[in-house]
Amino acid sequence: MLKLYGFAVSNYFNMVRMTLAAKGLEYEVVKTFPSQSPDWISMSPMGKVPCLETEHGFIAETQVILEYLDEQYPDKPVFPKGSYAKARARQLMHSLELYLELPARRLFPGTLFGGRNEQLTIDEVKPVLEKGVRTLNQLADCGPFLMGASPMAPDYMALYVLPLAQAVAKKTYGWDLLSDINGSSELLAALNDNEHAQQFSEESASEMAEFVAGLSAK
Ligand SMILES: N[C@@H](CCC(=O)N[C@@H](CS)C(=O)NCC(=O)O)C(=O)O
Repeated sequence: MLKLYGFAVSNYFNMVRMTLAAKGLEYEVVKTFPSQSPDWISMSPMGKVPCLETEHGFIAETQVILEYLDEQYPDKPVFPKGSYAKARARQLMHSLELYLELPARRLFPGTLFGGRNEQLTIDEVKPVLEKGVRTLNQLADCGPFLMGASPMAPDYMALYVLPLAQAVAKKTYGWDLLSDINGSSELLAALNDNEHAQQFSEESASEMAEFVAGLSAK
């Protein structure tokens, strides 16, 4: 059986869980925190989560895991058919990660983890997020999902990227980032109207205290 390594507070881990659930695949969760321990990096070379253990071996990097799952288990696809449509799905996913998730993460210390952010970082991140928002508006279909009437892999990323980018932008700049993304409230409402999304959100909330305690112990 597939084994998914990660922990419930991790947004990337939850993107994979949403995809596994959408495809109706069985898997076992192995609760794992990121680390640089030799054992862990032998499975996930950057020491990050999630990591998927398959019958062929280990795979890290969320977008790659989602593509593997869709190719290996073609029922209930989470990528559209056809090279162009699939490339557009990948473009959406790269844009979500590179231009919203990763810049927002640079501001986590001062917004979510009780530290402070350097003014230089605050100044550098804003224009990247603005261009990320513009990119999403340009690429998204809003039907209500990013690629039309059915949720696809980019939606399972957006479900976790957009609320975090919103929280960070609001706290840092007083910017209601979601109000600048066309159809974002309909998109998030449609994605959250799902038993798995609700279950993963409850699990994340209940493990948050343990996660924050682990951070402050470091
Ligand atoms: N690009 C990676 C990012 C995964 C990632 O950053 N995961 C976080 C947890 S949500 C992590 O492991 N952080 C620890 C670290 O960056 O060393 C992916 O797509 O899976």
